[in-house]
Amino acid sequence: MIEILERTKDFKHKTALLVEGKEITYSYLHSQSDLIASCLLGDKEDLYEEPIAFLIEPDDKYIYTLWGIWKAGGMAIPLSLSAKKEELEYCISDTKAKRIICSKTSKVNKSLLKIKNLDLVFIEDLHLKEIRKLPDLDSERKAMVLYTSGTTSRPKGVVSSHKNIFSQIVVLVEAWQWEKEDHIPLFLPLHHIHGIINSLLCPLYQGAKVTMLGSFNFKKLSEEMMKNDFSVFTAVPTVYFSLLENLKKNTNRELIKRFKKMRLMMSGSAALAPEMHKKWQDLTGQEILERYGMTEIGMALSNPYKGKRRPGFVGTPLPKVEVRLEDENGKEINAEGVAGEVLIKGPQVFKEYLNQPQKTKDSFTDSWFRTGDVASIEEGYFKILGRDSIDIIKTGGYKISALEIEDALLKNKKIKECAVIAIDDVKWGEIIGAAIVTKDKEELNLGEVQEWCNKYLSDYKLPRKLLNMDDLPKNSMGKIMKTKIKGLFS
Ligand code: MLC
Ligand code: AMP
Repeated sequence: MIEILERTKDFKHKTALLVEGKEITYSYLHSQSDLIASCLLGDKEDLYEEPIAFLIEPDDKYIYTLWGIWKAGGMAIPLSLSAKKEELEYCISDTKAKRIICSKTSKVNKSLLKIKNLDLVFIEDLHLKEIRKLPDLDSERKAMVLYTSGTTSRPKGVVSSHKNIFSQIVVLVEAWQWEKEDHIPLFLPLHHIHGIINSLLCPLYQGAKVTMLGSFNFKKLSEEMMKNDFSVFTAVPTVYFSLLENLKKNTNRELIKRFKKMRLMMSGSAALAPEMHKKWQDLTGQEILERYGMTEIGMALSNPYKGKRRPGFVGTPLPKVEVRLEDENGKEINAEGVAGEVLIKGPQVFKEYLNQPQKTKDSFTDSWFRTGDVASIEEGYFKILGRDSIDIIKTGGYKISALEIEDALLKNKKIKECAVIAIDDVKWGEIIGAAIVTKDKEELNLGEVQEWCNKYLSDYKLPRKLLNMDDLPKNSMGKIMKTKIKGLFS
């Protein structure tokens, strides 16, 4: 049984989604996803974890598709709408998906999907009069693959079972006290857990309402804020930065009042600077609740819903999540103020990296998942200090591998050597910096480098600064970065 699907059937005629002013009920979500499941099944009784990719804009059709795949017993692979052909081809061949669902009305360039042995299925064509018998599903069944970057040049497919996803949802519903009266604006991308689990599935699990805005846009969000009584808000720190920038220019006191009225505002996916926490509190009176999570583990640490929310800290372990810190010799750290790697255990932890048994094995010690994040504990609260790999960059809440960008750069015949590193930035958390040595001292400016990379990589993976030695920070991180780009400038 898939808990979220069973439970949401009870919410029947209640509004689940608001899309461009259109109200969609829970019953409608179910009837549409039943039809999609029936079509996907065809003559089969069960898809038995067939990987089905989809590239659907973040509106009601996204939910019909996700639930339709699940109901038919398939494994859903939501892909990024901003991905380039190379990126899509990689995910599709890695998952061995034979079918990809797309919408006729989508702005996605369909020619990107002309991939060998791949059937392009349009959601508009998935209509049957009759709903077939849908399979009975076990919660251990693989449900979803999300691609995440790491210390390798290609992203890894994180496979979660229905049980993992359910465990991720129930913990948050309890910890953050989701209610059926809640209403949340959704503007985060739907190929990552922050958007999928925190903004979409948690409210639906509890019978609440989600207004789907597509993507983050200040004007659109403010208009919706003036029309609706949103009660919960979740975003990455870059969004709070943009809100503060825009609200500085905006004299609409009523809009600020609307933020003031919400019952819960949260931040995560990257560190929220304490100054930003303070500025937001000064402006709106809201104490942002910061939490820590990861694609492989869902949410693990959170400041309390009731109780002290400490700026610069990510709180304590969520219910049923075990968290420990380990030193480099694998010894548990119990003392306060000592830095160590964060290890996580619990029912919400993912099943495996797709087709990568060795990588899966290497990322666990006993049954503890090694996050690669470094933290310490102060007065009982966890503080994220950084990561143990210099090759992981977090920009605008997106995790990016420096090696993936270096690979794209090195495809350029003018480039002899390069090194990509993260540079601190107040708005984006980090921006991507690239140090480049060209062949025969040819000139290459930032625009040309971006244009080149954009052939292979999504917009958010583009280098934003060309670096030389003087750009490196003078602190210990600068020293580590120097090692990475050693030799380039000699
Ligand atoms: C875009 N731009 C950047 C950039 N991305 N500049 C520097 N660094 C970047 N990373 C530039 C664009 O080129 C453009 O420039 C301008 O900024 C506006 O671009 P945009 O794409 O329109 O930006 P915006 O819509 O403001 O998007 C920002 C954002 C988006 C923060 C809303 O990046 C986003 O949705 N991020 C969320 C990612 C996410 O969900 N992560 C969760 C992963 S799960 P110009 O010159 O054209 O104006 C996870 C687990 C957990 O981490 O714990 O949650
Ligand atoms: P992703 O792989 O995209 O799911 O990103 C997960 C990573 O985001 C974690 O491993 C952390 O490095 C980072 N992260 C998430 N939440 C926070 C937070 N509140 N503070 C600092 N880093 C965070």
